[in-house]
Amino acid sequence: MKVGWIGLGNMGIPMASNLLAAGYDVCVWNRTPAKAERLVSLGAVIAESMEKLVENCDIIFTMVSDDDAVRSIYTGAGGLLSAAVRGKLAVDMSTVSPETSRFLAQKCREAGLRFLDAPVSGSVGPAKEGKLVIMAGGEQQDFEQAKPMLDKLGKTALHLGPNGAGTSAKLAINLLLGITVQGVAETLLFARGMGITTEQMLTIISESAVGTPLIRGKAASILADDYPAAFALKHMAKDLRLAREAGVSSPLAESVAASYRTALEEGMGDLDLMAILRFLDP
Ligand code: NA7
Repeated sequence: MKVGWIGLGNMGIPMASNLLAAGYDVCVWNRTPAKAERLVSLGAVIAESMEKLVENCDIIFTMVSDDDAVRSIYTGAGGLLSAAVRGKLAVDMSTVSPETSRFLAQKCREAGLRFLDAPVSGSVGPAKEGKLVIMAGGEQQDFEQAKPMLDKLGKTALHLGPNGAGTSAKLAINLLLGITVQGVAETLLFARGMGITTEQMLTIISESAVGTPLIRGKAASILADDYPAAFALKHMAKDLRLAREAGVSSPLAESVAASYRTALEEGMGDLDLMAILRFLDP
């Protein structure tokens, strides 16, 4: 199986690296070519265009920022669907709306390209360790074909139903992520107002039933008030917007969507989503 990889951002680089480490032949393309060069020392071949990448590969993974990016990768001028894709398989791992996944699946079907939506839960750390949770939508046999590679990228890969099922599940799990991170932020601020230090409260949370790897993993960043992006706040704001557009309407969903959107508007988009604590700090 020759693998193509499009999209070498924070997530794409470690994920493509894991396929190289597993021994796959990987051909890469990124809009900003300099990022692709980082993978050459690991054995990647850089494609000069998406068309060339498609020529060289049986399966093509895409991992880009959002709906506009993924639509332009597939359907834009010089994009995937203008190449000789018939009989190949595309796996989009970006977080986009279920509507976009279904739209792309239809466009791919018309061109003879099989398509899975397969977004991931987990940020840069799990991506590096190959411990993502992968949620896929599409045909069962296409999922089975991609599964050996998905198993190198994640600790769990689930086939959930037709196209759009993967991205629907992703929006659901990220709703819980957004609510949890804002819940931690509000808890720390409330405790601080009552005279309990952030360090004390983080210890209490970690030792209690609500302590999770997520919260323990953010502790150092919270204590240093330093938020390098493991999962950028702009992506959380996007996912909560997509959840609302997909019809999720609940008290907490409304509330957290508004917080992350306003934090994004105030210029915090490239920080980690835990920076919502700094945003909420009065
Ligand atoms: P990043 O680090 O913001 O990387 C985004 C990638 O998407 C990067 O390779 C970008 O290329 C690429 N991109 C963005 N817009 C376009 C367009 N219009 N055309 C082509 N390529 C584009 O995101 P992450 O890796 O953290 O996240 C990826 C997904 O996983 C996202 O959906 C998250 O919500 C979850 P560039 O290097 O800027 O040229």
